[in-house]
Amino acid sequence: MASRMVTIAVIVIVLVIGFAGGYMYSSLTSQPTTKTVVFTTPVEHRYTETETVTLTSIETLTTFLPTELSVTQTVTQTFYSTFTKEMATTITYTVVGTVTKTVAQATQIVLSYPSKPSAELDLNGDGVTDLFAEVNPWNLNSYKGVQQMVIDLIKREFRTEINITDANPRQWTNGYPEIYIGRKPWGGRYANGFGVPFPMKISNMTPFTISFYICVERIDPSMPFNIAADAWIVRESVALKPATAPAKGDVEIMVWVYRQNLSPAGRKVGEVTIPIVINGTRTNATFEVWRHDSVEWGGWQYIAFAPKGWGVKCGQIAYDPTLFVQTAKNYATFNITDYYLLDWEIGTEWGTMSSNGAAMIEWVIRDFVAVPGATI
Ligand SMILES: [Ca+2]
Repeated sequence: MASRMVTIAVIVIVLVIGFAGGYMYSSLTSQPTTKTVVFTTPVEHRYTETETVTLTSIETLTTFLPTELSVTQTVTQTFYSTFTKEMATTITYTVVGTVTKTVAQATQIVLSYPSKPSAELDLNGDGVTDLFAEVNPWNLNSYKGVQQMVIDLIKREFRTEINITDANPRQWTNGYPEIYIGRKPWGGRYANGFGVPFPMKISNMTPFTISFYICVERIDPSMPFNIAADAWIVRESVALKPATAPAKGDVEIMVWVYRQNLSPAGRKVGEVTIPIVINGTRTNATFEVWRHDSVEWGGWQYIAFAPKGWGVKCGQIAYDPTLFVQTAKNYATFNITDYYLLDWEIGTEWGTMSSNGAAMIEWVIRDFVAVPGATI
């Protein structure tokens, strides 16, 4: 009985409020709506998303049915409409790709003076430099013509062509196109990929052997020319400080295997016999020893071994350079025991003094190797 009275009281209160707000009211919990969301992200893959959301109402309708001031009936109806969501998505991709182009490694390098006069070569691709190659017209100010070296990386062939006129100045030696291992005193880095451990202290030097094929295919017979190795034996202060020029107190040595219209600088100071391999045959070859105590172009001492009664213009050559260095010790005018051997260079000195300012040569070097620890 009490609960019935409470119920009636609540209904009356609701009725009063209902009359105050109107006979009938409804509430909308959600209005139909359209929502547009746009995303833009500043990354490589941009997209635009448009989302359309349609919501229908959830509507409650309460109807009061009064009967002449007395409540007899109340009907409450709730209508749940279906919630629907429609999404229209448009994605626009902007593809920013990275194109990787695979280029076959060049098999040929052309050195040309003056545009590209030298190269640092890693012949076996292990990341360690094996050789330097240079056109190197170190004593030539001007000329007309071509100086180039074509390097075939597959055949490991170095083909040099010098064809010039109007050389200025005319010199017995204008240039020295070459390949070399180790480091020249002026250079900053070593090419030690063959394993010969430059710089080598003379007192602690281990043998090594170099081998190469060289052939002079064309040459102006009137020009000064040689096929020769060049190497630097320098004081510790020069050896251990890369890019230091040699000077008085240092030594340059050369080992010639062919000569034309050319003699070494200085004067002849002796003869020696040193074994070398020529075309596969070990030969006790006789060399004249020439020395220039102090060269005018730098002050260092120059010692050259020049072939006496023989020469190789075209053929396979192999020898142990340390045999020549040990011999040079006996001819230097000061003690070089504590000096360092920095490199071993193979090239050809050429000049224009006897050829009216002109030079024409073409030669090829193939199959250069240096073998540490080996002698002949
Ligand atoms: Ca290498």
